[in-house]
Amino acid sequence: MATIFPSRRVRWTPFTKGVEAAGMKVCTVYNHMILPSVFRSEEEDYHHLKRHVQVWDVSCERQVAVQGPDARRLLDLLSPRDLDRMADDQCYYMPAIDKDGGMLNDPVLVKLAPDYYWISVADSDYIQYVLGVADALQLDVNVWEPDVSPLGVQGPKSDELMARVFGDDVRAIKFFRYKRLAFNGVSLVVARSGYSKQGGFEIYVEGSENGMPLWDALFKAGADLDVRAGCPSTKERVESGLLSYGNDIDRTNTPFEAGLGKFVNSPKDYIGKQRLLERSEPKRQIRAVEIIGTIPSIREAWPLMANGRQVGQVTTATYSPDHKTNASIAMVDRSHWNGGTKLTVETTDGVRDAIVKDSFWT
Ligand code: THG
Repeated sequence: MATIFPSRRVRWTPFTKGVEAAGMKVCTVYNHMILPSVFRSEEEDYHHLKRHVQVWDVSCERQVAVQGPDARRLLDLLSPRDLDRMADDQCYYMPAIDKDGGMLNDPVLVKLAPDYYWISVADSDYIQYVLGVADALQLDVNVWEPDVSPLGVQGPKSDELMARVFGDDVRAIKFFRYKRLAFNGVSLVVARSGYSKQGGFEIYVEGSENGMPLWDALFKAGADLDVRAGCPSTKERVESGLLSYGNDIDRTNTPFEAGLGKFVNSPKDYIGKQRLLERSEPKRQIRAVEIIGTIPSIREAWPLMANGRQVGQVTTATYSPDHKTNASIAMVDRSHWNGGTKLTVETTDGVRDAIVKDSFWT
C-alpha cells in the first residue's frame, strides 16, 4: 500500500500516535497536515458516527490567530458577516472572500476576546491573505499559526462522553458557543460545533503536549459507549449538505452561489463588498442532487446535462447507506435548480439519471 513519504512539509499531529494505534487505514492531506479519512470502512465509520460517538483528529483545521489593537479592524476588512453582535464566547461560520467576492475559504471564526480571534480555516493558505492585508495596511496586529489542534467529539453520545471528561458544564454549551474548561490543569476552548450534523463538540487543544493525554482520557472514559477513532464522513456530510472548500466551492464561487448568502450582512466596508453585492443574485447555486444507479469515486467534477447542454456540475457524490441512493452536492444553473428537475450526469463510468432535490437529506 502507498504511504506518505516522510517529510516536514506534510505535518503530523499531536494525536497521530493515537490514530495510528486505532488503525487509520487511509488519510488525506489538508492544510499541509495529515487528516485521517477511513478507519474501518467508509460505511462502517458512517453507521458508527450516527449511532455512537467518535473522536476525530481534525488538527488540520488550523487556526490563524489574530491578536492586537487592530484585530477587530482587520476582521471587519475580511468578514462579509456582521461581527457587531458576536458574543465573547461565540463562533461564527464566516465566508472569506477576495476583492471580487470570490471565496478564499469558509472558516469558523472563534472570538476569544474583543482583540483576539482564531480563524479556523478550511483547506487553503488563507493565512497568507490575512498577513498580506495586515502588512500592506501596517495594522497593529499579530497574525500567526498557534499550536492549537482541534479534536472533534461527534455523534449522539458525545454529550455523555464529554461530560465524563470535562464535567456536566459541557451540557450547557449552546450551538456555536464555547466554554473554557479544565483538562489536566490546562484551560481549553470547548465548543459545540463540528463537521457533522450528528451533534458534538470541538476541543481546541492548545499545546501539542496535551494531545495524547486528552485522547487517552476520552477513550478510557468512553469504553462502554463504544467510542471509536473516526473522521469526517463524506457520506454523512453530503447527506447533511456540509460544504467542502476545494471540492464543492472555490474562488470561482461567491458566498451566494455557495448558499451562504445569509452570512453576508456586514455594514462595514470590507474588502470586496461592492463587487460581492453586485453579484448577490447568483446564476447558479449549491444543490442536493440524487444520482440513480451505481457510481464510481469522484475525483473531478462531473458535468450535469439537460437537452445536450451543460447546466451545472456534481462536485461530491457518494452512496448513502441510510437513504439507499447516491447523494451528491452540485452547483446548478438557475434555469435547472428547482427541486424535481430531471438531469443527466456524466460520471467517469458513463451517463446516469439525476434529479435535483428540494433540500439535503438530513
Ligand atoms: N470546525 C472548525 N474549523 C473548521 C471546520 C469545522 N475549519 C475547516 C472547515 N471545517 C470549515 N468549513 C465548515 C463548513 C461547515 C461548518 C463549519 C465549517 C458548519 N456549518 C453548519 C451548517 O452549515 O449547518 C453551521 C453553520 C451555522 O449555522 O453557523 O458547521 O468543522 N473548528
